[in-house]
Amino acid sequence: MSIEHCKIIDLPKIHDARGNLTFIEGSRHVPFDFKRVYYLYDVPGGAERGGHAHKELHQLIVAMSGSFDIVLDDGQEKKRIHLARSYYGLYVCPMIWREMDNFSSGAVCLVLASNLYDEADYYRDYQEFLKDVR
Ligand code: T46
Repeated sequence: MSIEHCKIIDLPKIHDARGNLTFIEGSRHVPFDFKRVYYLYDVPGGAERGGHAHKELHQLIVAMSGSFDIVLDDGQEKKRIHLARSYYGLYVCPMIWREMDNFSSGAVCLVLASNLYDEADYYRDYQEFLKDVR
């Protein structure tokens, strides 16, 4: 899997006079079924998150509010993506190192994940990730 498999997914947006509604259906709008939802919030200015890769986990990352950057790295290439809209999701496939920074004040990052939390699925050491991904 490489950065080319990671992509911005345009989520449905229903607009009317009361505001917007976006929905996400597993396997229909994202290329996996999700088993877990988590969110990052109250991130202090200047904080960095991520700094790891997953062996098997697929994720969709959405800026529900505010904005932040994600740097994706497949061991060959790096790409910085700015997320700032709640109707765009960033699909991140397995074996991608990710780092997150540049969180705006009030940013909320929602993540849909293909599996339950499992620390054994993480690479938290960049050299170990590089050894396995290359
Ligand atoms: C990712 C980015 C976007 C749990 O107990 N359950 C969970 O579902 C998660 C995600 C984390 N944790 C525990 C594990 C750590 O003790 O919460 C603590 C902080 O986790 P971590 O340092 O991995 O958090 P982030 O924000 O650096 O990374 C998380 C996800 O782990 C990661 O998959 O892509 O958000």
